[in-house]
Amino acid sequence: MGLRMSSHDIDTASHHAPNRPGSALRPVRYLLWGIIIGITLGFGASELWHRDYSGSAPDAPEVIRDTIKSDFALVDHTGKSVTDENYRGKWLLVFFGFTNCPDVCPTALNEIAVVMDNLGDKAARVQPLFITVDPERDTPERMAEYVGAFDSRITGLTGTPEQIKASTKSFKVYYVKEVQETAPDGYTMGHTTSLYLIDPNGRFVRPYSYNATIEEISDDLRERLQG
Ligand SMILES: [Cu+2]
Repeated sequence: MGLRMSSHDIDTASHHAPNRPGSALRPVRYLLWGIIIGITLGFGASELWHRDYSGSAPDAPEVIRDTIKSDFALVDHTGKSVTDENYRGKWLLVFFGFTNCPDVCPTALNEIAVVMDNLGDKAARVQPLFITVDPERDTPERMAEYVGAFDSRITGLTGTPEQIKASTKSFKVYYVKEVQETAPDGYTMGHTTSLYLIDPNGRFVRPYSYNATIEEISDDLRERLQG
């Protein structure tokens, strides 16, 4: 309603604008309305994101569920070639990152380890996957060493740069190499920090935001693993 009223105001103004000294400001006015509408929509979207995507919320809306796919062909930390189909029948917790990550990845993997502990026997039906976005450095050996330091139930996945890129595309994960002189080898990786939940049929269910607590994730999974 508010938006319709606003565009009506803009139309009215443009009819009379040529006679008005302020007509030169018209483009500015359009720009301002554009900004206001953009902020309104952006705010709405972030509210939706916040409501549906953090904590123990319901499944992601269908329209979003269908855009994110668990589709990958990679190499696990034992050197074996695997695809998403190898993990059918298990609930997957998928996190993208890299072993040289200073804080985000260690925090996330540590949380996943605690969640697995919290689930007790039910953890047998959950497979956490840590997929690297830094295949140049993260060899299967390096991945094995890294995930093993957190929990032996976590599987590390790597692959060729092309395979990694394809996996991130299917999950709609963002990553970028950034030059940083103080980092090992002079670079670091920016990456999406959400944890993805995939159901036993290989279908995306929801992400957990990086801010979701261990309790929220554990509770949500316990509910899904009931029966
Ligand atoms: Cu990281």
